[in-house]
Formats: sequence, structure tokens, C-alpha cells
Amino acid sequence: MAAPLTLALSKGRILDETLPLLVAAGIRPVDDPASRKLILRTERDDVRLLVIRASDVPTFVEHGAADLGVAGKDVLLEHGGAGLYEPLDLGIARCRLMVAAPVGAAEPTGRLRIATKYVAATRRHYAARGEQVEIIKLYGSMELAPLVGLADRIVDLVDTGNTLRANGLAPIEEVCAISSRLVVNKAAMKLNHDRVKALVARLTEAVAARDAAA
Ligand code: PRT
Ligand code: MG
Repeated sequence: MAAPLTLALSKGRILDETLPLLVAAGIRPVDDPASRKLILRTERDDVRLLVIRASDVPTFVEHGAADLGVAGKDVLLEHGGAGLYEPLDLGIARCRLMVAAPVGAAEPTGRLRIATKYVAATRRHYAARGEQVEIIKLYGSMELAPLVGLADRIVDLVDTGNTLRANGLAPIEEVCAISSRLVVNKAAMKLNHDRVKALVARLTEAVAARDAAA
């Protein structure tokens, strides 16, 4: 038998929200998705799932360690998308990438300092407006940066806004809307054309059926 088609996704909201679409597309895990297993077999011998860190999904797919993957647009923007097709917006794990600042803060003078994990998206956002900013790369807890004088503003994902509010911050503007996308390794699209195309088609139908029922 040919090597199984491998789809990479991350634990948490992406796995939770992708599973119903996979099941609708005829791909049901036989291994418990809540287990610590990193490779989940499915009811189809020819399809398996990898459960990895969200930010590692584009890397696995780019290098062909997975044929397909599910990743947030935020992660794809930072990765750059080399070697990947992005054939389908799954419309899951939605949120917004936003600029936020301390409530009631005075307008900063001089060059804005922005703390973020999303360096590429932030650079593009300000470059598009011709604004020179200093970007300070952080790996988490961005909300802290303006509170301790590390930065004037942050760029982070916002869903309910509770995290910002809890830290005395408020959104100022949207950088972009975020949802998770199906990505496909470019070589796999050529080599496994029929199997990959069939899977993309079934997932596209599952998304359309879900949206029609909403
Ligand atoms: O945690 P890990 O390092 O493994 O990776 P990850 O944080 O990228 O994974 P995960 O599972 O937390 O997020 C996966 C994807 O979900 C992200 O890449 C986004 O595309 C998407 N997503 C949707 C979100 C959110 N909503 C979200 N609210 N990712 C993160 N958040 C965080 C946000 O960073 C902030 O800390 O939730 C907080 C804000 O939420 P509210 O509701 O308080 O506004
Ligand atoms: Mg997380």
C-alpha cells in the first residue's frame, strides 16, 4: 500500500474544531485525540493525523513530513508560506490580530515601540502605512510589555478581549482577521494529486455544508 496521507494539526482549539470537519469528510480517528499520542490512526488506513505544536505545522508540511496541515493564518503569515498551497479557509479558530494599548495612555512621542510575537505581520502592517516603528519580539505574555515600559503597544490575537481588559489594555485597530487554513505541500499536490485533491474536495464540501447549516 502507498504511504498514508499525513495531515498535521495542533492540540487545542484547532484539533477540536477540525475534527468535526474531518469526520464529515470521512476521516474519523481510531486513536483517542485526547491521548498523548503524536500520531493518530484513522478509520482509513490511508490517512493519519500528526498532533504537533501550532507553530510547527507549516514546517512539517513545507518539508513534506506531512502532506497537509491545518494552521492559523497568524502562524502562516509568520512562516511566510514557502512550499505551501493554501487551498481552503476552514473558518475555524477565528480571532483578530490587533494593535492594543493601555487604556488612557498618552499618545507616545517619537518612534512607536511595538511588542509582539507576530513580527512579520506587524512589520507589514506599519510598512503599508509608511510608519517607522520599533518591533520588539516576544514569545508570549505580550500584554505585560506596555505595563512595565518595554513597549508602547502590542500586536496580539484577540478573541473575547478578556485578556486585554484584564491587563488594562484596549484594542486600537485591526491588523487582520484570522482563521485556520488547510495547507498542502506543493510536491504532495503533484505526486499524490488524486488522493490530495479528493481530500481537499471533501473538506471543502464539509465546510460548505457546515456553513449552510449555520
Ligand atoms: O500554545 P502553543 O505555543 O502550542 O501554540 P499556539 O498558542 O499558537 O496554539 P493555540 O492552540 O493556542 O492557538 C492555535 C491557533 O488558534 C492560533 O494560531 C490562532 O490562529 C487561533 N486562535 C483563535 C487563537 C485565539 N483564537 C486566541 N484567543 N490563538 C490564541 N489566542 C490567545 C491570544 O494569543 C491571547 O493570549 O487567547 C488570548 C486572547 O483571547 P481573548 O478571548 O482573551 O481575547
Ligand atoms: Mg497557545
